[in-house]
Amino acid sequence: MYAQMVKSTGKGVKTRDDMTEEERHFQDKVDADIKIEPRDWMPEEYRKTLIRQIGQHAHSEIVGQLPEGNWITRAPTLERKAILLAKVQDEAGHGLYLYCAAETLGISRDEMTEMLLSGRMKYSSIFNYPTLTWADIGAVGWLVDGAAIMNQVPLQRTSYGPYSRAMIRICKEESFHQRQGYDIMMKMAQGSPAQKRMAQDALNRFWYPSLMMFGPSDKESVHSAQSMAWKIKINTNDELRQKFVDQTVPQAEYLGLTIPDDKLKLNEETGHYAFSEPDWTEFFNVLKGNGPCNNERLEARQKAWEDGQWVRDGMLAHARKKAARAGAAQMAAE
Ligand code: BYC
Repeated sequence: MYAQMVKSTGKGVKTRDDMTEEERHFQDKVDADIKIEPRDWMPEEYRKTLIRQIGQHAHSEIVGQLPEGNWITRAPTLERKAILLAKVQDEAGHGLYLYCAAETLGISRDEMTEMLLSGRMKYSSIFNYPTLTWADIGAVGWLVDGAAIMNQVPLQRTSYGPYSRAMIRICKEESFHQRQGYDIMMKMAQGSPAQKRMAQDALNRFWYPSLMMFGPSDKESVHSAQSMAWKIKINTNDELRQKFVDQTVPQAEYLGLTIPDDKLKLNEETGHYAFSEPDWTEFFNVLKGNGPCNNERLEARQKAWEDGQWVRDGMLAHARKKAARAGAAQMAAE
């Protein structure tokens, strides 16, 4: 199993001989598909990796509301408005399930938010791209939620219990999101020539950023080997990217739209498409904070955090008062 992982990701993981007794016992549980629960012993690196990945995932759900929320008041019909509103609310819910899952690892939501705002935690690169037209909302649902599902379905089997259970709920909602996006694309692609051009333009702009969502190529991936040995990740980044391309190309053909890639070609023998890699320089630049919307997204999160300060203060004051009253009542009773 380890040899296979080293081969597929190009990076090694601790061998059994290098493990402590506790680590071996932990690895045996993971290999036997026994879920790890919050009170179970776990290697410190496993805990940290989960906090990084679940926290990043939670932040992505919350930041991901911004490009779509931007279109709620401009959705073309009342029905589209109601659907988009429900979808954006779902994303808030996903963020909350995921923050709760991360909190079981001993970090608070406040700490994770502060880490995001100070640049010590990330969110998905995709949300640093703008949604310029209504067709972009279709493309986000179809491609971005489509890529998210491809990544998240295997995560339902991830080794950490609370994360795996959160993913089961999230995946149910994501497939509705993807369909609503595809439905928007279908209407646009079958609409007037101008609407079809808009749909094609949205596909052109969102195609490569969607491929980037799966993370760097397996050769560049820092965490894959260890995360797969611990079954935090079930597939490599490139495996999921390939599955996404294979699934999405026929969907684009059905819409009568063209994937912006001259090298796209079906290999009849393997059933897989050959495709062009995204521009990885652009990807790493976006990660460094230099994407088109990085500043705008973080400013929006910063403002929301500051605007919510009075609520957090009020809740804390109430909790303290309640605790003081309970303490006084107990002393009086003694
Ligand atoms: N964006 O070693 P690697 C949604 C970072 S929300 C930013 O392969 P890993 C939705 C990575 O963190 C969907 N950073 O990492 C919401 C690492 O840097 P650090 C969000 C990325 O973790 C609203 C470095 O690159 N989904 O669907 O093994 C509306 C090396 O990468 C990205 C999740 O978060 C990226 N795309 O694999 C609509 C899924 N990719 O941390 C939709 C859960 C890589 O060492 N996460 N990096 O500084 C995962 O499955 C994994 O974390 C990833 C990356 C596959 C993303």
